[in-house]
Amino acid sequence: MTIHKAYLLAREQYAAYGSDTTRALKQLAAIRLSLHCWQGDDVAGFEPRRGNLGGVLPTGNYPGRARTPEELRTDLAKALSLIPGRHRVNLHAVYAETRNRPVDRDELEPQHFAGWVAWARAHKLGLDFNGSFFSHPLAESGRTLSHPDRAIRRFWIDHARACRRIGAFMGRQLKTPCVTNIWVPDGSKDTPADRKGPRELLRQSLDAIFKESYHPVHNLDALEGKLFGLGSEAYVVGSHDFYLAYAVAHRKLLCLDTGHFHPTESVSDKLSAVLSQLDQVLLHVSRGVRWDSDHVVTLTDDLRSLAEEIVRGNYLPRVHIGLDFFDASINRVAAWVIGARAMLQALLIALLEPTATLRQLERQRDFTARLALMEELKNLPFGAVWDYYCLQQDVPANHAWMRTIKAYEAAVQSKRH
Ligand code: RNT
Ligand code: ZN
Repeated sequence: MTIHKAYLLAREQYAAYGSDTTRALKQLAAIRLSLHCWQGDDVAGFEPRRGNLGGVLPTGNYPGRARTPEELRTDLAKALSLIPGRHRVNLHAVYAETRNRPVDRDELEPQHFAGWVAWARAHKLGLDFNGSFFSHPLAESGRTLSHPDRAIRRFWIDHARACRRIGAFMGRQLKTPCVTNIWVPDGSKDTPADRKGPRELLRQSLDAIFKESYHPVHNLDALEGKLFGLGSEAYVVGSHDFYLAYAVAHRKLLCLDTGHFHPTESVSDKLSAVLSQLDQVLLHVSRGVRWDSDHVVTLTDDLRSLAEEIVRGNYLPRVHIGLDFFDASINRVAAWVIGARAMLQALLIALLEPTATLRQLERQRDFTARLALMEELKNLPFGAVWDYYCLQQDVPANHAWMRTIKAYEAAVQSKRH
């Protein structure tokens, strides 16, 4: 009742600025986030052996991480039940189900993801996919697709090919294109003498990987660059510039991870730049704290700017919004919920913005009024609209969802030893 009353007042307040809350909520309901499965188990996956995570470093030892496909899926379903709207799940190759039979990465097949596909279909979810170029003996040297040894390169090329085949299978089965992303940890800790050679090799490997073509209604390829990583501080083979050039030349999607740039750079500014030439991009929304630390996404100014740029540019159909963070120091299901809700809130705020008015002031060169309005808009009650949206979507409004988490933790997660 209070939520409804507050919403009606908010609707009036927004209308006074020319924003239509009903329309904004309709648009918000159409947005599908891609929820990354790896927050649920600290990027462990289901393979028997473990190795170096390629500089990806989940920290913390909060109890209750998912250990099996069933646990991970139950946790994901719980998180999704607390996130308004209908979404997607993003998998990694290490989440294959091979029934305890070791299947190496270059031999993975669609059938190893049949369990995920059946689950996704039952929950009306789309799936996205990622090659896993880490946690493997052949990645221990810190080089994969740019490895100097042809046989090792071949292994990882075959892995990427297998992943695209699996992605296309997911897209075909679920009737929604799967975005298959490639991120490799390749780089070097200290100053290399040869920056050119590994990049030439990476380009050749990518060319070999993409020889086969899949229909874009089934599979879309994305490439994720990075500024630096643990163990690749001095040089990253697949840098942002490298993949930007490759994506433009080969009409691929570029993946922009918000943690993968210099801290004073903003990914929000990059969207309209890269989308002036590229058809689509993939986002890995993360929150870096001092470095690419993959903290849970929260409603920061950065996140708001990112959502603003997506909405202002009418880029919603061209931007795949994936989340990428992993925090093992808090309840992992809550981490998903916090991050996804923050992303959706940022999008809601952007959808409620009277952009036409701001742009008109800009055209009139009335920068004083533009700045004043931008500041005033921050005071509008988006929270009342959000709470109403949650009720509309049948998920708990405001902090009430934490009660569900506490109950789930007591009944399920805390029993995992
Ligand atoms: C690593 C990349 C990559 C990973 C996941 C696990 O720096 O961000 O996207 O986080 O694929
Ligand atoms: Zn990422």
